[in-house]
Amino acid sequence: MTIPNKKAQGTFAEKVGDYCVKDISLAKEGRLLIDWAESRMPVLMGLREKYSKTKPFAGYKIAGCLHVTKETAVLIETLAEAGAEVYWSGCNPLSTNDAVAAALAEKGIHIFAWYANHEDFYWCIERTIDAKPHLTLDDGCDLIDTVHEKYKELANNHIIGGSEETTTGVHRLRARAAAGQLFYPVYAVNDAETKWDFDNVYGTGQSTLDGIIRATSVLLAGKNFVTAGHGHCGSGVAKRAKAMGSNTIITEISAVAALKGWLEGHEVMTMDEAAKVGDIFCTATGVKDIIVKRHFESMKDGAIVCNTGHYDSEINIDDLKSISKSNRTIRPNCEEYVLADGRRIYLLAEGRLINLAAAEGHPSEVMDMSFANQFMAHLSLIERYKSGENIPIEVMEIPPSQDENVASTKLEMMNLKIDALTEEQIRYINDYNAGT
Ligand code: ARJ
Repeated sequence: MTIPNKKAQGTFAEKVGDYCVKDISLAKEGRLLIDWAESRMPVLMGLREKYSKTKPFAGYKIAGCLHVTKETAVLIETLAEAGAEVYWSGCNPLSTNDAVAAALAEKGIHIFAWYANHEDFYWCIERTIDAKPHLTLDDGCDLIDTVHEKYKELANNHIIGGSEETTTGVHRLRARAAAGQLFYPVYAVNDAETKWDFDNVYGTGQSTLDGIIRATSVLLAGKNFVTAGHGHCGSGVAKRAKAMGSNTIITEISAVAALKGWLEGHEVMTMDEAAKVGDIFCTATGVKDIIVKRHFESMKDGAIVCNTGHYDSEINIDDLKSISKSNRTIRPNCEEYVLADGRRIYLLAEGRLINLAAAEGHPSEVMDMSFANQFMAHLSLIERYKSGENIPIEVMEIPPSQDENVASTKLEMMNLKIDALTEEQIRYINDYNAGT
């Protein structure tokens, strides 16, 4: 099989056997990164130890489409050690770590991913579907969508189930289910408490600022830092920007979320107002066209604009280009646009998620919980399937018992102890007569 795109055939990618990565000689470097992540992901490593013995996935194929990072590598290799044959592609053109991809390829993972893969993005996804997977693991729904639109027979009659990692993907999934267009059951891993309450808040908070700093090296203290969206991700970003000394401003469409932000100490205003005063802008909404032409037109000279939402549609880059007389790359992931009157606006990472494009994504410690949830979701799918259950075709919630399990294992691994209710206390909280 040949790589369709010229760029990919030449310098961008090297195809050896059943994988396609940029440069297999980076494997050693990638292995060091994966070892490092493993040492910080004890919950997932515990699952690996347990299920490498029983191999519940033996004889089954899993296709995944999720950022190829050192943390994802720990998930992939855990699935493989639990018996699965794994096929993988990246879920964003700018988030693959080429060294990690090489290390995975060397280990026998069928991986189709390389950094800056804009042209062959869907080609890579389709190579993982060609393997006829039994399970799919998504971040952003691109794999599920491709299977449903182009491989209907597989979706209807072959695939047992899937999982989805992120808020935006779960939205897409629910829209698909509501339209009667979902053909196999999918776990909404994002909605597990031990995912969104940690990954989305603390993970996004730290890694987004990390990305902004790596792409610009600007001082955050004293800057007006505008976060669009005060959901789980946006609130994490605003919280961390505030901790770094920025004057934090949030924009919202939800009155409740805006009020929460206000009581956290952030200023609340519309984007029309914020555009005039912001020094750094970060979108975290999951909605398109948050920053458009009229906003760019009112921005200060030197304003920095970036996005940490899943898709690159939150900042309207065509609008920015349409009012710019020139642009140039200042440094990796930092593009300068000069407007007609000479004002400069800096767009980071092409408006793609800054934390993965310019930094390394969320730290391993937090991905430990997200990916333990992913592993357990797939374990549940395969066990339910093997037991002969007819799993209803719907978007499924992660059961609270799984959250409890992930959280208590995480605490145990950190040697943290918690209290337990006494019998007397249990009686008390269940007694409707208890009071003054
Ligand atoms: C892999 C990561 C990492 C990382 O869980 C996060 C989420 O919901 C995503 C939206 O696309 C990104 C995903 N994520 C964040 N950091 N996936 N490795 N280090």
